[in-house]
Amino acid sequence: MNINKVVLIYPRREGRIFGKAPGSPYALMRLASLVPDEIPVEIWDEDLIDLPYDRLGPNDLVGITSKTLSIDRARAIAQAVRKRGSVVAVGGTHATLVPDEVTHWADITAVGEGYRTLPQIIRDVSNDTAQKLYVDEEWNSLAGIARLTDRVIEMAHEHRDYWTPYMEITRGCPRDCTFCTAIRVSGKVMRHRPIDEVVDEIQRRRIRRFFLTDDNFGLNFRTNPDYISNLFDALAKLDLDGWTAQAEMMVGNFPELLAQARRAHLEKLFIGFESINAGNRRDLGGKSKGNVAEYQRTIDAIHKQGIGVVGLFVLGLDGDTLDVFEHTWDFVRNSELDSVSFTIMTPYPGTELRREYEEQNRLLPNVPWSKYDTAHVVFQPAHMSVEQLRRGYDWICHKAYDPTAIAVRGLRTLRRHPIRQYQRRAFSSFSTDFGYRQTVSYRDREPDFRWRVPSRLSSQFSAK
Ligand code: B12
Ligand code: SF4
Repeated sequence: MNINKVVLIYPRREGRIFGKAPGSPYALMRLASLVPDEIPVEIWDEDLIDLPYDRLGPNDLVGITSKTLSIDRARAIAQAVRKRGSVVAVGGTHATLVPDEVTHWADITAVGEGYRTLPQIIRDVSNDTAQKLYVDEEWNSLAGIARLTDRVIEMAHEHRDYWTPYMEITRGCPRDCTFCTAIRVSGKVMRHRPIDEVVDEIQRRRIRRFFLTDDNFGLNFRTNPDYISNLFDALAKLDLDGWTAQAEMMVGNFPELLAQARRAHLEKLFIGFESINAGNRRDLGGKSKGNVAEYQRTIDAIHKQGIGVVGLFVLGLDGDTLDVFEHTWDFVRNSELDSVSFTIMTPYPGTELRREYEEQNRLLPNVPWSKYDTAHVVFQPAHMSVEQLRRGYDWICHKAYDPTAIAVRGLRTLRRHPIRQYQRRAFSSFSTDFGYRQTVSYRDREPDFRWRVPSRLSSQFSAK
């Protein structure tokens, strides 16, 4: 068939917050840039609009991106799209993790990266030779791949419609944490985009701040210091307000690169401390050991270079007992972290962790994929009940995301900057915690969720 247009859809989750969607549909922007110029392309972000299905017809190709928690919504969208006669292709995390599930209801399922499969899908649909399944797990070089086109940059309206622009500089992670789904999509080979392409993209998008989608950007401090150093030199020359990246603790051992990163406008590092409990060492792939003195040294080393630290913690690991909530909170309170995120351990499909839980018969029955949002308990914890893990998580989130707690951390962060920068830094000093508060507050819609957990409940989680 002659493709009339390609439409790429991001299924709804957050909606608008103060008029804008939280983050730009970056994966779809990169994919849209692969559509040949002669075929019109559109991005429909359901966080911004009600999907205009009546604009679809039999000659349209519709691509939907999927995470596990949004797969049911993706399926509903696919059904509505197919009623209009359009061809539906589904890719992204969930399609990669459980393709067999998706092939039942999508015309085309794309596993792994879409950088090479989407152009192939477009060619095959045009020639009426489309396959049911496309796989790209070769983890090819990122050089010259899916450079954002000007038509996509104009169409996305990032400045008008989104709070946070996203950006990819590296992709993949050689570690193999048993719970990680990211490496199934991005691969275990660390790959780097050419620095001139990164700079060109930032300039053409006219973005002054961005959040790196890279899963373990910090690992490059040890494995690819020359690339990182050259990247920082290039970014230092740009007029940026600030950017953020994910890293593991060992970045604290590289003060010179951190200082260079600060000059390159790096504002915050999201560090996966994961657990304050040394008993969880096995589950954490060797990158975190529950050694809180080392955590504190890392935070201090990063702060010393003027960079903020967002601490990421997972609750409900097999070594966790009831005192983990209070111990974690004690650490967070005293640590001078700038922001903090707590997630409940979630056995995503396709992971080693899920296979273990399945073997041990610990997955809770009949839990819909929409609850796989890291704020729900979907398995039987080893040393506490499901209810205790749920309440412990609510308790610590209540403590951490109470407006006063957010204000204390935000003001502390702000004070790390010179007074003349306060206005510029005000948004980013508070926004991360507010974002996490928002994530937890989805639970608010559920009848059994109490955001304001009575403080006397805290005794249940006390170590004393
Ligand atoms: C950036 C990011 C976010 C951003 C999303 C911003 C946005 N608007 O897109 C924010 C911070 C909002 C976010 C939130 C959440 N996220 Co998130 N996020 C990521 C992250 C770090 C990068 C994704 C990304 O943009 N990569 C860059 C783009 C270019 O690559 P890509 O997305 O992999 O897409 C490629 C392929 O998948 C494929 N592809 C994708 N879609 C399609 C569609 C078609 C048709 C085709 C052919 C191909 C294709 O082609 C692309 C190019 O190769 C990933 C980790 C990871 N590496 O995947 C986690 C990840 C996707 N997130 C995850 C989770 C759990 C969440 C949250 C639930 C966390 C939370 N507790 O709130 C929420 C859910 C929000 C939601 N709306 O669904 C999990 C998903 C697990 C799962 N099984 O679904 C991941 C994998 C991280 C992890 N913990 O393992 N996230
Ligand atoms: S370090 Fe992070 S990205 Fe790498 S395998 Fe572990 S969880 Fe996944």
